[in-house]
Amino acid sequence: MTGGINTVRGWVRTCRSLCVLTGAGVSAESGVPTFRGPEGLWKMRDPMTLATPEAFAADPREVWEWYQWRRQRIRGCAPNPGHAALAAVEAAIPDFLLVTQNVDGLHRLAGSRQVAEIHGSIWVVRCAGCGAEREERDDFADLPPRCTACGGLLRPGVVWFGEMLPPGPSSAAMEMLSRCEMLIVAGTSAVVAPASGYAGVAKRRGARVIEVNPDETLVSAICDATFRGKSGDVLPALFGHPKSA
Ligand code: BJW
Ligand code: ZN
Repeated sequence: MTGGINTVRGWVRTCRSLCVLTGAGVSAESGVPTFRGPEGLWKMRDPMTLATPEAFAADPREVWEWYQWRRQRIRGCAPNPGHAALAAVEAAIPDFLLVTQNVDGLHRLAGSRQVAEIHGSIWVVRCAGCGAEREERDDFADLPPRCTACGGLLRPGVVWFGEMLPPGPSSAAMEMLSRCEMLIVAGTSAVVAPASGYAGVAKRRGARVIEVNPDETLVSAICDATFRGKSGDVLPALFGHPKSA
């Protein structure tokens, strides 16, 4: 590790092309549960019975009950200072992309506009029959919900294990990782592909890589700076008043 907080603040100030990769840890301080770790969602339930196309085909109602529970929980959560800092820094950097694995929509709610949601959105539903997609923030009275156009099963608009990422956000992420001067990786355990490889891509293309996470992860070893704290504390400290500092 080479950079302390003031060094990295200086890098941010002069950076013209910044990519930020976020994961569930960035929303933890908003009350959204993470996946792994002692209180993670996967401690309570086996991901293979909930977050795969096979699980949905076997028991769509069971999968939908879990997603409806998560939608209800996320509905009560507000963006935290980490989300706000990311939304604010966007305006100060000429070339910026926030690549998020999060499906909760809190980055957009905080005001971020340059966002690639590579694992989709929990607020989007897609018809498994005709492919029609729409935003739906209300609860469904009957589970599993059905498409009003074709009667097919609606599914959550998220990316499950074994599925390809949505091409638009995925290409935007890869293009940015190939050209950015700096990548900040915040709140992800970096164990799920392909995002687990993003830091390596950026590093090989010459970008500085900075990590914000209370714990060590698989990307820590290649980082130019690591901040072992909560993103709600560290991100505002890194970006504080980016135009004037
Ligand atoms: C804080 C903090 C604070 C805490 N501040 N930090 C074998 C079979 C089938 C597939 C595979 C296989 N082997 C490999 C694969 C590929 C698979 C994969 O990588 N699996 C691994 C687990 C092994 N990937 C895929 O299938 C992907 N598609 C793909 O690769 O297509 C090509 C392909 C297909 C088939 C075979 C091979 C290739 C798709 C992955 C989709 C992931 N989907 C989920 C669910 C989304 C929907 C939903 O929300 O329900 O996405 S899984 C879950 O993990 C979710 C997350 O986005 C993702 C990443 O988790 P994240 O964000 O890192 O969270 P955590 O909880 O892991 O970490 C939180 C971190 O925050 C921790 O580090 C904390 O320390 C930290 N933290 N508080 C800052 N305050
Ligand atoms: Zn349909």
